[in-house]
Amino acid sequence: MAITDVSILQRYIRMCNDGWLQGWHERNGGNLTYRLTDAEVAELQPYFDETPRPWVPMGVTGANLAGSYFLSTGSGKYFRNVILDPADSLCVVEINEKGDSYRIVWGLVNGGRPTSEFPSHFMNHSVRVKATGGACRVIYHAHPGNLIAMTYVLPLTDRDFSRELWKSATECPVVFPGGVGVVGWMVPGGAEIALATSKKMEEFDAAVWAHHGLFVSGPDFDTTFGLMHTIEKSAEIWVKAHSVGLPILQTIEDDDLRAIAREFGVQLREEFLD
Ligand code: 2HA
Ligand code: ZN
Repeated sequence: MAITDVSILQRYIRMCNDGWLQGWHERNGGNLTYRLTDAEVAELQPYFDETPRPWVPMGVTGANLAGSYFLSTGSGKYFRNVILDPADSLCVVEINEKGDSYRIVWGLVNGGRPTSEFPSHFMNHSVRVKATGGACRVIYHAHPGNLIAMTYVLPLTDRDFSRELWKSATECPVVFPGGVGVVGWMVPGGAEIALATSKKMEEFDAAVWAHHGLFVSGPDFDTTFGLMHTIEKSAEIWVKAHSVGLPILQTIEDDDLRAIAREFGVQLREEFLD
C-alpha cells in the first residue's frame, strides 16, 4: 500500500482534479487545505518523513488549531499536475503548540512550501472551526472566471453580491442562505488579506476576492466543492443574462426568495432583502 491509496488523500486529489477540469486553476492558480481528523492522521503517519522539516512562522495565530494537521497544495504547484504526482504537489503540515507555525511532515518531495495563501487558509480554518462548532474541515480557493468578472461591474458589497447571486439561480438561496462576503482588492499572499478574509468568514462560508477569485469553506469535499460550483454557476448565468444584449424583463423577486426560504427551511440574511 502507498500513501496515495489512503482514502482521504484519494478524495483530496480528486477534488483538485475536479477543480482543474472546471477551468478554475490556470497555471498555479488556486489552493486547497483540509484539516485532518485524528484517525486520518493515524492512517497517514506511517508515511511521514523520519525527520520533519523546520518550523516556519505563519505571521498569524490560530490558537484553536494548535497541534492540528492539514493537507495542503504547494506554493507554485499546478492543480493540473496533482493527479500525476501528488508527492511533488502536495504536503501534510503539522501546526505547533502555539498555533503560529507549521512544519512539513510529508510531501513536496522536490522542495517547496505550502500554498502562498496558507495564512488565509489557516485563519479561515480558525474562524470557521469556531463558527461551526468544529464541523468545518475544508477551505478552497479558486479563480472562477464569471464571478471574477462580476467584481468589475457590481459594487463590492456583501449585500449586492449576495442578492445578485441568489437571484441568478433558484437553488442559490438554499445552498448559501447566509450569502457571500466580499473583500475589496488587496495584495494576495500575506497576513493582511488573511485577516480581512477571516473577518468575513466569521459570518459567511464564502468570501469573494475582488478581481481575483473566491474562498469557500465546508465540512467535507462534496459540500465545499459544491458551494464553489454553485456560486460560479450562478455567476455564469448572471454574466450571460447581462451580456446577451436584451433588457432583463423578470427575475426572482425578494418575496420569491422568502418563499424559497420558507419551503426549504433555511434562514436568509434578512438585511439583504428589500
Ligand atoms: O497562486 O491562487 O492567490 C495561487 C493563488 C494565489
Ligand atoms: Zn488566487
